[in-house]
Amino acid sequence: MTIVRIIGVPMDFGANRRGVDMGPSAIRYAGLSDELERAGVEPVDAGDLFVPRAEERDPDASQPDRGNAKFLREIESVCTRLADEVAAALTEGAFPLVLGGDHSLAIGSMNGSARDATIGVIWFDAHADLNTPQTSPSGNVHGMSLGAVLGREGAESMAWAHAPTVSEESIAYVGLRSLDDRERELLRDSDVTAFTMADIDDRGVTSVVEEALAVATDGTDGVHLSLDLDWLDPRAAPGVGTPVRGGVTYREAHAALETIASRNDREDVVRSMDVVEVNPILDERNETASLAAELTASAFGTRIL
Ligand code: 6HN
Ligand code: MN
Ligand code: MN
Ligand code: MN
Repeated sequence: MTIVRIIGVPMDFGANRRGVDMGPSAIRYAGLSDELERAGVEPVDAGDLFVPRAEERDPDASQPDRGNAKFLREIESVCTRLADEVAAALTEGAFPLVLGGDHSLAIGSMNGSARDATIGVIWFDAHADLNTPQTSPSGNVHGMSLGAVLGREGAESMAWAHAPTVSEESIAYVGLRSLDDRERELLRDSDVTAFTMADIDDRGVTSVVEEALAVATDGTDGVHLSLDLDWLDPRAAPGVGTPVRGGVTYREAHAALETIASRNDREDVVRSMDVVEVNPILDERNETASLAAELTASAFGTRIL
């Protein structure tokens, strides 16, 4: 049976609002382990990574070429340790499941997953997270995860994040609907595949996810899934810091992750996953955290009958 190692990252250094640091507790409290067992995998909780308190840190600690990026040192420290944890889980034959926390942690999980393998990435998100410290309008590092991993121009102050084993051709966005102006240029100049909400409207979520899987598995050893809860419509997932109207519905989200599970049943392709941006302070009765737990289980398999 697949052992799923749960790694909590209670970090909100990269987010625009405080509160996503409570995401790992909220997702566990919503019944993640039971959901995973029902999906036929064995959850083993490794607890939380140590994350310093934001109140004790200076968001603007100086660093050359930092642009307006906030808490860069703290994020580097957390992501470097997370990469080691993810790589260790894989070496021991477990599946690393990272609970966030804000989306900047994906730098750590991708670097860990790519340490001994060439990986593809599927990014379920309203946003592209392709900014760099030089292009970001907000300075929030959760909007820069892929820009940093790809080592895009302007991300020199984040050289530690650049993982050469993730290439643009092996990355697919699913559900994109909110881009900053400079980010749109970065995306157009890249070889990343982007499936927007309009593609989901036209072709249906199942076939879009199948195409995303084709991109992320072509020439790679396995796929990292990154699930940002703001991918969903805010009516289904209200507990997020950067909601954008017009996202996928509850059913579409399940169908998407079940498509991943059924491909994975035939051929083991997914090697690691993160579930990020759940903000319990903004949530309604832990609804978004429950949805995060359910969708994660759906990625491993579901059985109605
Ligand atoms: N996320 N593009 C905006 C920014 O500030 O760079 C929003 C980023 C949202 C990031 O949701 O993970
Ligand atoms: Mn994101
Ligand atoms: Mn997002
Ligand atoms: Mn290229």
